[in-house]
Amino acid sequence: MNIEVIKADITKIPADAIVNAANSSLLGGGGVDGAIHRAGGKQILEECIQIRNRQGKCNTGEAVVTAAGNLPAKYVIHTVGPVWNGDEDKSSKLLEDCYKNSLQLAESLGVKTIAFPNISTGIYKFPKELAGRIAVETVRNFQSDNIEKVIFVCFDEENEMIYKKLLD
Ligand code: AR6
Repeated sequence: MNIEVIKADITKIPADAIVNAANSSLLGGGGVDGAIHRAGGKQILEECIQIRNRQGKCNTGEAVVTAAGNLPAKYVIHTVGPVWNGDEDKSSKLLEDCYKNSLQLAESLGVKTIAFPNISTGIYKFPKELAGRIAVETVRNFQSDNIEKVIFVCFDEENEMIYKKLLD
């Protein structure tokens, strides 16, 4: 898999799948979640509501998929990152699950390119350097037949620098 890092707004990325840093309710929120729902339009929320009606909330570390509405992507994969509470082992495992489960879902959908935001590093306050190491390591360890490219979409300069260094 080819791994890239860019500084951009993920709602503008024409990947087969973009990943959303959602919350367990799947009903939207602030940060990248708010941006994706705003730019993607009501189809995304409608499908999230259908998922909730089927399976209830989305647990931390898990991932679900909807269409991408008005976005230049085919799918939005919604995953719920851990809220940082200082329990490094537990939070790290849950963040790893987010990347792994999103990749697995993408793989099952035949996705070739997938774009990730820096899950949990905003409102959920996960330390950025540790989150970056987990993200890069999990993607590098993932065995895939379909996925050709993974794009880490950073929104702030600090994350961009962290990822550039990690991928050097
Ligand atoms: N494109 C790419 N990255 C973005 C964008 C964007 N348009 N907007 C923000 N980011 P956050 P979390 C970056 O807070 O920490 C929501 O309310 C941001 O700079 O969006 O997982 C949900 O509903 C940061 O690096 O998500 C949850 O309640 C990264 O995306 C909660 O926030 C993640 O920041 C999830 O918190």
